[in-house]
Amino acid sequence: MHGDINRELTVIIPTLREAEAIGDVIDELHSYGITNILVVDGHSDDGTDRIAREKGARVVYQPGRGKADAVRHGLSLADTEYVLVMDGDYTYPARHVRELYEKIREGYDEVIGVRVYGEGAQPLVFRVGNRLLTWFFNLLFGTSLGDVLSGMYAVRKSALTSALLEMRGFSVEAEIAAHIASTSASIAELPINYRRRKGRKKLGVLDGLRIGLDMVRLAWRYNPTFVLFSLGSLLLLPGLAIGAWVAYEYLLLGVKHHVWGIIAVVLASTGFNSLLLAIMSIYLKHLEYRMNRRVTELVNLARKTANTPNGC
Ligand SMILES: Nc1nc2c(ncn2[C@@H]2O[C@H](COP(=O)(O)OP(=O)(O)OP(=O)(O)O)[C@@H](O)[C@H]2O)c(=O)[nH]1
Ligand SMILES: [Mg+2]
Repeated sequence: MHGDINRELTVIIPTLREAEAIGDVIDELHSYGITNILVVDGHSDDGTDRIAREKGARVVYQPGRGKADAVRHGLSLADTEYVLVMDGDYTYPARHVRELYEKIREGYDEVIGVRVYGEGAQPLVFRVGNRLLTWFFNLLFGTSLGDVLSGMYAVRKSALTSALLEMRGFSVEAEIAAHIASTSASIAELPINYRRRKGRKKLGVLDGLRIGLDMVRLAWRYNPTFVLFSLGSLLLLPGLAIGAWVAYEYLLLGVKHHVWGIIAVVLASTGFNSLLLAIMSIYLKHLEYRMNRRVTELVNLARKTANTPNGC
């Protein structure tokens, strides 16, 4: 069964100085019959807003700064059941919009487009950075996602009602995925092609570090035991170092350091216990994610069966 994509889905495009690309992005969307387009502009000074308006998109201006602020503003204005966020730089082919829409209508809360890079589409350092950050996210949230920072994803709006959405800059994707991974775990992925951007890049290497730090902050919100015990496990290092020194002094020089010996044992055993608990909390997160995901799949299956005539 096909729904009316323009009645059910708003395409949100955050833009900052994308005059070279935004016209082509909107034209391409139109060529696939997608017309419910909301451009959230960051007060670009290169005519991005004018071009988008001339091409027939609805254009609004973000109240604050940064991509996250623009996405949040777009989410607050969209009055459809689903939204799809994509960059305004021509990197994401419009043909994937409908694929993501069809997938999310199967009952998921989020569908992420996993980037398959075209030749020269993304410098190696950014590809490696993306990989590392996705790996870090998976570790913190017990997920096994392929591309958590993809700029093209569809979301069921109601899945975000209890989300805080307070991240800045380029961390909004991680925040949305963190919220859904920790609540319903109803995330699906689809491979999408990624092209070389038109116009200039906004994201720098420093932003990668910022996203990493923001992930730790998100983990503190959604998986605090892991962060706490990971910090605790750092005590293991000074504990082992002092212990080695005490042992060296005693065994080779015959000098006894009783107080330092006790300090070493306390630090090392506290650190070791924290490390075990940190590993345990990751394992529990994995379990929680897998169970939530399985439950969602079963609920969707039950819904589908109920909607099928004769129940089969
Ligand atoms: N409204 C708004 N949009 C922004 C801001 N910063 C970036 N964007 C838009 O967010 C999208 C993602 O930014 P990009 O520079 O493409 O970052 P990226 O996708 O990680 O990097 P590329 O691989 O070069 O495309 C683009 O459409 C930008 O125009 C901002 O401060 N405000
Ligand atoms: Mg981009």
